[in-house]
Amino acid sequence: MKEERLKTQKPESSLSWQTYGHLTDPQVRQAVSVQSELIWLSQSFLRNEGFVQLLPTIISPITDPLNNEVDEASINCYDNRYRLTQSMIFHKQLSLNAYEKIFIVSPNIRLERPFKASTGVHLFEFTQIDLEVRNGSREDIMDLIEHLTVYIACGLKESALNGRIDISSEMSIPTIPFEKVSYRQAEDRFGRGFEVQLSREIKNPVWLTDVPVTKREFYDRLKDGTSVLDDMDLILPQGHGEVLSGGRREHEYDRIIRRIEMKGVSQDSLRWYLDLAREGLIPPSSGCGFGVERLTKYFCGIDDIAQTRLFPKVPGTLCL
Ligand code: ASN
Repeated sequence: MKEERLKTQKPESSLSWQTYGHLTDPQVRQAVSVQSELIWLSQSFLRNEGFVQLLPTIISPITDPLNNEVDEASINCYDNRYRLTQSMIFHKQLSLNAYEKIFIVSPNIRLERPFKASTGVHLFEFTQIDLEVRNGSREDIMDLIEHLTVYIACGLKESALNGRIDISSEMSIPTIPFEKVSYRQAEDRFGRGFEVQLSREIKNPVWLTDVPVTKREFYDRLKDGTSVLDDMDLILPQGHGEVLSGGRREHEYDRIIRRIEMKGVSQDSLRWYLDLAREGLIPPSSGCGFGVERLTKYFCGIDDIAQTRLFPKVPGTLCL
């Protein structure tokens, strides 16, 4: 009945019909159902691995400064300026004083430039599953994520068999361990801006490691005696691109200050965090965050990330 109304009313003629058309689009509904399973599977895997799930921090005086340019999003609370969370990196690190392993299904706001509307992978409100492990190494995190990815893929297949979701029978279970390619090797093979080509060429997810220090935020740890980081991105096949970033973290005050100065980040904007670091209250750790919408896009074989949310926030546009 409703679908019939849609056909006769020309959805593009009004915003309400466009919204209704999106909410009832079979591809969107399928993706959001897969996403619901995917979040549930991630939570159950991480809890079984001994992780404690924390609730998200939405506003705070400090947030991830990020390496790419985004406009600042902040609100005034009781005459103090609170930033909208761009990532929970600093809260993750501090939470390790309470627990050894933590994760959050974390909504992030990043006011990306309007041209990113057409990349198919950017939303200005998105969700990442963000996790951190006290005394963990980068390799521990990579191993954990490989097993998590396989667990999710198998779980989705099973949910499809039980009729809970609809996924393509072509969806394959990734094979582990994933290949590791350093940033330098990737650049030698495909040239600058290699990510798109690398992602199109591979058949299985690939770790991109050892990113140059200038290309990432200050909090990923510099490998001593080099100009590369002890970090990683996860690149998905079939052109889906980067879905995860993370690494080992800087936790010592002097090193953090050096890195902040190198980046030209204002110390004032991180005052609270820096005071805790000076007191030695940031535990050593490694961690990462993966984009829930991007992972959904991959498992569903969807080109446009806006199809993975009922209310997508497309950069540069007014959205519900
Ligand atoms: N969540 C990422 C990490 O843990 C950081 C980010 O999203 N920028 O490294």
